[in-house]
Amino acid sequence: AAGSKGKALISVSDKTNLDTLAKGLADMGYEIVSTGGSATAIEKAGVAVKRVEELTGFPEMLDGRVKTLHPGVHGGILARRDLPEHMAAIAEHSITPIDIVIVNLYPFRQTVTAATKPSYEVAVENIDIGGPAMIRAAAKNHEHVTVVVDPSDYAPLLEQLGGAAEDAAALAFRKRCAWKAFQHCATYDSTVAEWLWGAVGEGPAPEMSVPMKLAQGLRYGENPHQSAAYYTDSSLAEHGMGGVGAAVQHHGKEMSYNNYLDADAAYSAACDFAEPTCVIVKHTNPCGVASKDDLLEAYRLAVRADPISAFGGIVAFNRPVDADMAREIREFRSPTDGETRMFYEIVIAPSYTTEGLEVLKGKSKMLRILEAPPRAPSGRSLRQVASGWLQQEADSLKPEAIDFTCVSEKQPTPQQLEDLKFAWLCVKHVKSNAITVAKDGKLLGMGSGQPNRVKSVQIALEKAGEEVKGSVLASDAFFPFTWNDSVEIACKAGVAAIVHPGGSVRDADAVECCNKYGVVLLTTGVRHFKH
Ligand code: 93A
Repeated sequence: AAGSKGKALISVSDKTNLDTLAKGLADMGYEIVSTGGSATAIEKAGVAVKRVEELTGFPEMLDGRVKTLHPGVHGGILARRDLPEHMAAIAEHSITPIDIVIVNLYPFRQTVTAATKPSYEVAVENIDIGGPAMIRAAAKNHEHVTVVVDPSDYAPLLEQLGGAAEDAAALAFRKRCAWKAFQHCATYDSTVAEWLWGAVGEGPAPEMSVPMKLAQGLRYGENPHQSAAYYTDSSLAEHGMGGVGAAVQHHGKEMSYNNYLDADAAYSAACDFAEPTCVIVKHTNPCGVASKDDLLEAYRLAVRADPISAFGGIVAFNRPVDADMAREIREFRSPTDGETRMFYEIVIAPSYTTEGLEVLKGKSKMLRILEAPPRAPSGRSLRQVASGWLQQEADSLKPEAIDFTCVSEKQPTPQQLEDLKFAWLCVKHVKSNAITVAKDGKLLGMGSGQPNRVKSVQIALEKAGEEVKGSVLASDAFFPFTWNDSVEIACKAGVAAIVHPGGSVRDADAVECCNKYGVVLLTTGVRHFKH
């Protein structure tokens, strides 16, 4: 019968799944009490509901600023059921206990980040006061009260209430809900504080809120002895970051910690290119990159660039994957022995044709197939340093915005200029010291992460092998030395054109050397460190 189980208070801005929730609670025998808009929606769903005014004996006032801020509500939530004095005190004032509190707050973040910027007054009115008060009260009294702040928890709630769970399991559930509730309020208040700072303060906000949400517990971190988890950050999603964080996994084993890192590196690189492009990544570094008019051709070139490294790598595309491509990925045999089928950890692309997806699923049960909105390098990036965080704007420089200036006597051919820009875009995604060697829209070799730039040059040239003749080379930062060093070594090896940021005190040496060997030299004035 109605109310036989107790009382549930519902006050929600986000009305998602409200009808199912209200029906579920009413069917179980809970009496439902609710605020204005929520009560109307529940009535519409055909479920009996009491208005909160009946509990408080007070009408909503001050344009809704005071709706639930009343002992009739808070006494009912906060009373300790195990203390007879508490129960007597509320009874004396005809207050009845509230057992379940379902609240989600005025959508403050959505309001202040909306495309049509709200007025200051509208933003202020969207600061929820009564909601957090109820959430915090219920979370504090989790020993007796269940609090839910997220519509995705309605189903688990109904399941929990409906099941014959042991007391210990029920208490554990309420504790978890309480933890989530306080986290929700903390994030909410940080958002308000950050917005207010933006309106009154100068410079960056002293406190930064990261609205993180646990998305997935991971089996382990970089190594099996490290526990790990994946969190999503709604503020990044609002920046349209897309990418792995917003991906749908169609197939394959669960994503691991390293998978997230590598897939993000691969997809960020692929999405940076305008032409149809395939990027193959190993340990966050691209080992195969090719841009061609035809994506299939790009894939073939990217794998052949370094099949040994590509084995077990992550393959990213910036165009849809169709059945022909999927077959190529499925059947491709390692050019090293012509036998072994290539094994990949992940394929990631903006979309798949229906047939393409089916074919790819047939490659292996393990292959993770991800479909992700394009990854835009925007917003901020965070990295942990001991007990603090480093924050920076993402490196979103595109070649279109860069001034490639020729500083050598020899001028680049149109093809060389294109290759230099391609090599430059590749070098942006390689760990410093980064060197890339490329030709005809294909990465031939790269040197990454060496503390000595000459070593990176040597590794990249060695990787390019015979193909180095007539190729181009890019360096993520300027060459500190030239003679018997990076520049001369590249010139002697047969590189036809070089691009670097410039800005070294020995820049003139690099120009002189390139002129001596008849090599083209370009400067960009910007660098692409990636540490
Ligand atoms: O303006 S408030 O801060 N004052 C209150 O007393 C109050 N009580 C609930 N906002 C208040 N709420 C919020 O109203 C809830 O957090 C919820 O977001 C919203 C639900 O209103 P309605 O049921 O009228 O749609």
